[in-house]
Amino acid sequence: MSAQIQALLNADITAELKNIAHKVLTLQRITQEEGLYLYENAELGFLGTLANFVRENRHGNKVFFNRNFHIEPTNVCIYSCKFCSYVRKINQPGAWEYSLEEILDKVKAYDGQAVTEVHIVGGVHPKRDLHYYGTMLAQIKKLRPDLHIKAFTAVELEFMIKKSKYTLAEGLRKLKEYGLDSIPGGGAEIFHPDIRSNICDEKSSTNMWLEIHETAHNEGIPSNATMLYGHIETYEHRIDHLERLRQLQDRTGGFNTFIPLKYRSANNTMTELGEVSAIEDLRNYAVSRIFLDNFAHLKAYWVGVGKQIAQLSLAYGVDDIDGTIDDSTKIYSMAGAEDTNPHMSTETLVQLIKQVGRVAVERDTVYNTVKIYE
Ligand code: V47
Ligand code: SF4
Repeated sequence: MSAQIQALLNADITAELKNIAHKVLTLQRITQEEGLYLYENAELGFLGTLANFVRENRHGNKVFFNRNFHIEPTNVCIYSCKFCSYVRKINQPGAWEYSLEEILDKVKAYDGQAVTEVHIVGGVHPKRDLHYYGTMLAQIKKLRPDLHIKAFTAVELEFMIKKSKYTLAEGLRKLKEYGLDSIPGGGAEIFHPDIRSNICDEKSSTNMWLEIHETAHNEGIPSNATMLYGHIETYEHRIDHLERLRQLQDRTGGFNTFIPLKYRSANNTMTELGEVSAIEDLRNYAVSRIFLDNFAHLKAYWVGVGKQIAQLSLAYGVDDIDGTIDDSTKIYSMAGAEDTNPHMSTETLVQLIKQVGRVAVERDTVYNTVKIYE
């Protein structure tokens, strides 16, 4: 047992915290009540020690990243989520709609470069259906058969599948045939109806989000999960969210990674809420790591949270910091994130990981090792 864990068990803490620590250290699942107790009562140091135990038990000293870029085909969206700084209506100033040709040019710009993943998400465009997006995927695959395509939030998927009059299973199967390899975690926000109905009432329901991911897993399409935290939700709502994900993961095992997304407050209709502290970010990573015992990976999306918090998070349960990005996403810069042109070279990512004494591992999207940087 490490000195840190010994100190934790000897510390002057409540019987409840001692009991939770014992469970986590003996690899037992904690309950929702215990998760809530951690959020409400545990100090950062306590949470970090336990979360770090869980992550080192799974991954030792490794920190994963990948070489990726994003394509955001459009920011035109039929919905108006209150937290979204990026959405525009057709022809509104600041709206963009890339043509298929422009999208393919973005892929061609990586000719000869060792990127392994393209992440495609955008607004829910009223005129674009499954075949439009399927053709896009097929043409990208033709250009770069080696590139993993992680595309479309459940919210985009629901709309395009229904517009093309397929069942969810048929639509997902069709998209897989076109070239879809996996699904990103967006659109989850907060599942609890009290919060969802307030911040994003119009878009895919909680049950629809979960059903799309479950159907995808059953069709052999892995996915990620997210939680948008730090706005009007309470700790109860966060635990409810994590519990729904844990239950689905128990059924399918199809989630690769969980990504807490910090609410960024610039240029949207909830600006007055401001943002939670870095300490809260780290506490949230740690509770997520401890609670989601059936998720292999916990990711800090450095574009959303900033490079320094992403680096710190590596001591609070996080084992993955996403990828190089190459200045290809606008969702967070428009919402006030530090990096207005988010890009990290592989060297910078590796250095960021090595600075905290960890081993950088370049991975592909489904966590096969591409290269270890000793
Ligand atoms: O669903 C929108 C979030 C998500 C804001 O799967 C905001 O690997 C904070 O899901 N402040 C899309 N967040 C991004 C996403 C994602 C990102 C990186 C990796 C992966 C993955 C998925 O962005 C949306 C929403 O939750 N978002 N506005 C905002 N103001
Ligand atoms: Fe549309 Fe997504 Fe923005 Fe909501 S978060 S308004 S669904 S682009």
